[in-house]
Amino acid sequence: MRGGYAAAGRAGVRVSGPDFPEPSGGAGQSCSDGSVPRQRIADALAERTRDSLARRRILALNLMSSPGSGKTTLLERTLRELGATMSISVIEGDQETHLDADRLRIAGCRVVQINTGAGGHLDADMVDEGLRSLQPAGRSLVFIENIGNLAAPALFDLGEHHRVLIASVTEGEDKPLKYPHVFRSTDLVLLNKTDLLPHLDFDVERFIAHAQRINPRIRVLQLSAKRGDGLADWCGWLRAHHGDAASVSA
Ligand SMILES: Nc1nc2c(ncn2[C@@H]2O[C@H](COP(=O)(O)OP(=O)(O)OP(=O)(O)O)[C@@H](O)[C@H]2O)c(=O)[nH]1
Ligand SMILES: [Mg+2]
Repeated sequence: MRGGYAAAGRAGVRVSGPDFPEPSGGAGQSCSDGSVPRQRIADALAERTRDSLARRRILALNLMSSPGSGKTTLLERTLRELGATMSISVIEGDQETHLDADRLRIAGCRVVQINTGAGGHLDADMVDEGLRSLQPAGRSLVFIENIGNLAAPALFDLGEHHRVLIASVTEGEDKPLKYPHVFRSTDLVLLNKTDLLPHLDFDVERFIAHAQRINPRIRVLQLSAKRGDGLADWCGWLRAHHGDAASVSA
């Protein structure tokens, strides 16, 4: 169900993490193939990644949102809640900088940084490269923090098992209607920054109605990654899905 769209060029993409030195700039790969064969190759790679992770009982989640909705804050908080009982690692996507990867390392997490340069999304190739560097443990949880962007990331299958969309109450209730592709492709929406609701005229019920109009199967959990409200529901969702992944027969 995921992907099926032409991949963008990878000029300027850099990967750095446990097995990679700091980027010296522009170690990108370039593809000169036409977009249709490249798309098929990317979809096949994403499928292989998903299967290979599932065989090792690893659950992979693709976190998507607008810039600044709270992906990294949520990861820091999740590490605090679950890090003692679950092995968690992160593939961190950003156009530039190691800022988020540094935050997550401080939180005690194994993390590999992928810088996409001008690219506005991760793709299956980058995630495959990231996983080879990260070497996540069997039965672990791998988060993929995608580039902050509600458009392009929806179109690329990374080999994840579920997509989780973080929307924040500062973005307005109309986002499901304006960016339907990402809401349609998502299993779960986390409505973040609810601690700010008293200062805004954001209508939560209206947002949920819009999201369900676009995707009737969508589930919306409200939380504040900063304050911790709603964290129990999110961690419950993670435990349940991680448990399912861990108990799948080979
Ligand atoms: N009030 C409030 N602020 C939050 C919450 N979650 C995150 N923030 C703030 O929102 C800003 C962006 O948070 P990040 O976690 O860096 O967001 P992000 O989605 O990872 O951002 P990019 O990686 O740049 O796309 C920071 O100033 C956070 O402190 C929340 O629940 N409530
Ligand atoms: Mg971030």
